[in-house]
Amino acid sequence: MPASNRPFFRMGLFLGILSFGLLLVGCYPTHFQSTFDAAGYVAEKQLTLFYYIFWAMAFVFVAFFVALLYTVLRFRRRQGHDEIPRQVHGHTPLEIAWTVPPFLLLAVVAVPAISVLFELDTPPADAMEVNVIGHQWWWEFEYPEQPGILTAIVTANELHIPVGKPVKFTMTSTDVIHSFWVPKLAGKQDIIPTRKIVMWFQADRASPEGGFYGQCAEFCGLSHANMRLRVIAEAPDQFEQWVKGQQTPSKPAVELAGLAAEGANLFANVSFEGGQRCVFCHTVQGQAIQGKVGPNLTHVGSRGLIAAGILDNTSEDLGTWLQNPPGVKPGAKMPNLLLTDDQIEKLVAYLQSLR
Ligand code: HEC
Ligand SMILES: [Cu+2]
Repeated sequence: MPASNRPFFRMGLFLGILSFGLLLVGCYPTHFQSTFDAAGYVAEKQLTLFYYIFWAMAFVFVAFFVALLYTVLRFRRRQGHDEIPRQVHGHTPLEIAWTVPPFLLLAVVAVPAISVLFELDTPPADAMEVNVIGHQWWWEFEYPEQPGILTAIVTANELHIPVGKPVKFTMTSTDVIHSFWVPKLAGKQDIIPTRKIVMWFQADRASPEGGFYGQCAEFCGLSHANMRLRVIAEAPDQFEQWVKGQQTPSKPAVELAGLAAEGANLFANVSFEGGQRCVFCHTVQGQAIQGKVGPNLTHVGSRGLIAAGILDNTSEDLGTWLQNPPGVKPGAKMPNLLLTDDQIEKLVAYLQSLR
């Protein structure tokens, strides 16, 4: 190497090692979205398979480089050796040597990979059903086996599941291709408009405070990175309690008083910018008009986060959201309705009554 290139080489080496190190930080098991901390059966199977393939390939890598290095050093051109090396074109034993072992290696990887693939393809018969509907840029979850007040329980972005029970997801999308991904529970699965795609997973331990983190893993437009979700895996009796809560109607609008009552009126009856009303896009059980464009807000007060995990469900954050949704979340399908501070205060009071 010419001496003048050396600083560049060193710089490159340094940057290479640095970025490799940074990449490895992503594997840290305690990270919220690390796949190296499997929290359930499906994720464990996939992780075991990953390690198996990883070590098989690590073996190939090392064996190959040792052989390569040996060959390069041992047979390098030496001074005075100018004759052309022996030619081995059409050497049958060599041809066999670089055909059969790779074939065997692929078989070694393929057999367990395909068997895990088939095993995980079919959800167990006793799985609980949840329908997942991807929207630009939020998640809708429906519980067809848990009747809600009128229909099934419907919620957004926060998926409650009981620990130790397999959950079967039947998934579709209303607009573009999304990908459902909760790294600690299972690999990614694309969800495609007009199709129903099935996957399942099971949480074998309760989720930490705030749930297992997930997010959309297929580029789906402007707020793709803001399309997050949480899986709250809880003990079966806690889950039942949550189900009961979702099945119990929130306080009907006529029983509300003060700010919340005024908020309920704004929500149902008042047209804002562009002639839009909240009820045109949102369902609240008991309201005469039940829009389906945005999340079901029947029990919005029981959620920890709003807007697919980018804001907390506090008075302050609700206010920030209502003030200018696309300002918080670029491209949000909820327009800026030019609400006044007074209207926002009332609407927040109403939304918080929906528990
Ligand atoms: C044109 C349809 C539309 C209208 C009108 C509309 N919204 Fe929304 N709203 C949405 C959509 C879509 C979302 C989901 C945005 C996201 O997370 O990307 C949403 C999200 C929300 C959320 C967060 C819910 C959650 O669980 O994440 C609240 C709260 C909300 N809207 C309240 C209101 C109120 C109050 C009004 C009336 C002032 C209103 N919306 C009017 C479409 C609408
Ligand atoms: Cu998406």
